[in-house]
Amino acid sequence: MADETALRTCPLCEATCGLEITLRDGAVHRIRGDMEDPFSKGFICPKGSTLKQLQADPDRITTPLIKRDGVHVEASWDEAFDAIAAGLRKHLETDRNSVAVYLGNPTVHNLAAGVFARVLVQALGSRNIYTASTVDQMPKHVACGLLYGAPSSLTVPDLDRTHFLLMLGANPAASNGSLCTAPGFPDRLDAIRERGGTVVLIDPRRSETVSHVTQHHAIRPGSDAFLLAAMCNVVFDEGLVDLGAVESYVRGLDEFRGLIAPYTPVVAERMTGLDASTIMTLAREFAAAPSGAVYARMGANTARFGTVNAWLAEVLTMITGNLDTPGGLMFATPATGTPVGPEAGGRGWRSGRWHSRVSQRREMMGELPTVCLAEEIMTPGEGQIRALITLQGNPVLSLADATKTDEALASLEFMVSFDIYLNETTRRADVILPGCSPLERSHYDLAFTGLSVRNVAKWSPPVFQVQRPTDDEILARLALILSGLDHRADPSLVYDGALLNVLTRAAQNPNSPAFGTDPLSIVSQIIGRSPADRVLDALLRTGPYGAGFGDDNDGLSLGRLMDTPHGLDLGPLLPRFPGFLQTADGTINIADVAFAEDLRRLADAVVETPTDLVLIGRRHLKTNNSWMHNLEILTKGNNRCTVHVHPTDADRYGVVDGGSAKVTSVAGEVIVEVEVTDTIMPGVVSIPHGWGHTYEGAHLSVAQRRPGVNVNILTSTELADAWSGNAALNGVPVTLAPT
Ligand SMILES: Nc1nc2c(c(=O)[nH]1)N[C@H]1C(S)=C(S)[C@@H](COP(=O)(O)OP(=O)(O)OC[C@H]3O[C@@H](n4cnc5c(=O)[nH]c(N)nc54)[C@H](O)[C@@H]3O)O[C@H]1N2
Ligand SMILES: Nc1nc2c(c(=O)[nH]1)N[C@H]1C(S)=C(S)[C@@H](COP(=O)(O)OP(=O)(O)OC[C@H]3O[C@@H](n4cnc5c(=O)[nH]c(N)nc54)[C@H](O)[C@@H]3O)O[C@H]1N2
Ligand code: SF4
Ligand SMILES: [Mo]
Repeated sequence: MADETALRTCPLCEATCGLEITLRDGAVHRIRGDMEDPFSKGFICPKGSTLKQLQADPDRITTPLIKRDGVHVEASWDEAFDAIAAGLRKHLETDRNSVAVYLGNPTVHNLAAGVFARVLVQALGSRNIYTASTVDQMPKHVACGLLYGAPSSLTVPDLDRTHFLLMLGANPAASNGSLCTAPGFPDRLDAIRERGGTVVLIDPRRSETVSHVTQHHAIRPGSDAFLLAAMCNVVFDEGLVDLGAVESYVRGLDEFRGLIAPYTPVVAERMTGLDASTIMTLAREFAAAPSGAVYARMGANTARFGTVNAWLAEVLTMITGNLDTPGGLMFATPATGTPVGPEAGGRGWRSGRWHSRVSQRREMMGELPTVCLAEEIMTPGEGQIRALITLQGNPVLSLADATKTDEALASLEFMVSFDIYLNETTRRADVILPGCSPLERSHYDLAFTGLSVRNVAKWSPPVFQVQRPTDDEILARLALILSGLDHRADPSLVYDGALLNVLTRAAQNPNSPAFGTDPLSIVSQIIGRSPADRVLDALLRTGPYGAGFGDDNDGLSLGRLMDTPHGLDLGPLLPRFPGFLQTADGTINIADVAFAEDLRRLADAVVETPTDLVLIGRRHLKTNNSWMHNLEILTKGNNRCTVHVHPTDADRYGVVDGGSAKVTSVAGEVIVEVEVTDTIMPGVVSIPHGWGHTYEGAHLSVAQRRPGVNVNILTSTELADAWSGNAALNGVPVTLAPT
């Protein structure tokens, strides 16, 4: 049989690289970068080609598993769904809040989940919804929600046009970028410097990204807010404020100036470890640059002052004239987004519609912070979580305080997981529903097209068709059960509901090309082989570039994307204000009371005694959070799950390179191999996350041979960003001892 070629987008990280997959004899033969993908232009990292090994991994589950007498055994789909219906029934009938859902990171890389997970969550109607967002980027949602009115529309650094990129807590040379979709991110950093621009990296580690930047400054973990506030102060004090394109919308400048006034460069020097003079120069140069963007990511979000960091990153960009303008922080115009009109003004963002039962943490975007999950399971009383549904998530390795999380999962009355592995988390599940592999489903990036540095659209068909329920069907049947219906009912109930929902909203939106249409009469024009693809077609047709219905035109639809298999470039980012400004009064209040309150905690931090040693994380190019260590090709070689220790700390604590050390925090302790390196600043140690494949009952034959340690045994649910409840995974106080 002749070789065949399939094109698709890599769904593993946020970079969305185009892949060219060669198929031979019905199996993947080779995977390379797609040179004709208009966005990634052939770029691919070492993980992209491992979709071949993932597809062939004998440990990947393809048959439902049910736990019988403590052991997972294969079952039929009907048996599995029957067991789920039986396991959830009592809880659904008595208290819907007693059933929780945890949505993991790969749900945002899965079109079916993007379309149907929300339906499932709505069908459940529980307050106990948790996602990986609160071990990741919730502070950024909060900042954008409060400033611009829509927490899911995030600003993106305009990487390809900026003259000055200030990066805090990001390591794109390993991560390939986050909340900034830019395939070949390091090359794009090099291009900034090649066109005479500046890239500054603020990171306690001299990370892999350092070779792509103009300057690197080490910073004490958790102190970014002091640096950013001090830079804002310099901009005010030296008369450099220029609001540029957003001048007529911004309010609260004087209050803001008053709020940050105490955090001068001198205070920042003491807190961050950067010289006051360096901070002042940075501020001046950033303000003077023709354009500039502050990009504060993971290290600055998963910190005790995550929300303040995220807010100050926006404001520093704004007061230097760089918001919503080329080269600054901009908003994408995703093809599946809701079209907006020319006028500012929306409903604003409401959060805190409910609070967690035990710690009274606020709801944001329909979810509660994951630092509450274990205590909500373990604390008796009305509303206690007794059953959990995990969708593509591995909380035992990913959430703060792993020991507590695992104990909590063990104490549940019922748990069901939608996953592709029997791993550290799913071993606790009573039923595991095997999802499709990335090559077994169609793909479109609903999330990342909204975070891209160019507007793009690309759809890929499945490379392999499964002979078992697809992700669409699995999620729909779960939604049927949660709606109180028989799982054998026609899943079209769920599919049609989601489709009509999109069409109805569009018909009511005067800015949509489908405004005024009758949803029931146009539904016949929707195409797509799978239910999720049909919803995608509806979103594309009714979106900002949409073809609408009826006359032939150049607008977007699924059919148009089928004709452009390498993907479609829709151009550079465009200014979106005022239409995109969705605060209730159409202004941007940079001194919102939420931020003002949080700044008081920053004041307290100034008088705290600095901790002797703190822990941060790190990523490696050949990892993907917790779940790709079962692929030999990515894990072979030296042990990567080591603790990085600066030589002076190694001497101080008596640990040696290649030896092992006990690392202890308030939450727990781990024993881990030591790597002495001056790439990390003194007073800081680093251990990567996603390791610790030691839990009995999991079946990961490759990963278990090189298990590493679970760093989240050390992180604590007590350490969190106050406003967003996001876990502070970085800056954890620890001690070190030789073993
Ligand atoms: N200490 C520390 N902890 C961290 C971080 C850190 O930097 N430091 N990073 C945090 C961040 S940013 C994130 S996003 C979270 C991630 O947290 P999670 O989303 O909870 O964890 P993942 O490791 O992404 O696990 C994904 C799960 O989905 C399954 N899966 C993968 N692909 C598929 C698929 O195609 N279909 C199905 N059905 N299942 C699939 C995997 O087997 C695995 O069980 O971890 C967080 N935890
Ligand atoms: N190879 C690979 N790629 C991935 C992932 C993966 O696991 N592996 N995960 C994906 C996911 S889910 C995400 S969210 C993204 C994350 O991608 P990024 O946002 O780039 O995050 P990291 O790569 O963890 O880099 C965070 C950096 O912050 C630094 N840091 C720690 N604490 C602080 C601090 O207090 N202040 C400052 N300024 N810096 C600090 C760390 O030293 C580290 O270099 O990566 C994605 N891409
Ligand atoms: S950078 Fe991300 S999207 Fe690109 S090939 Fe690697 S894992 Fe896939
Ligand atoms: Mo993440």
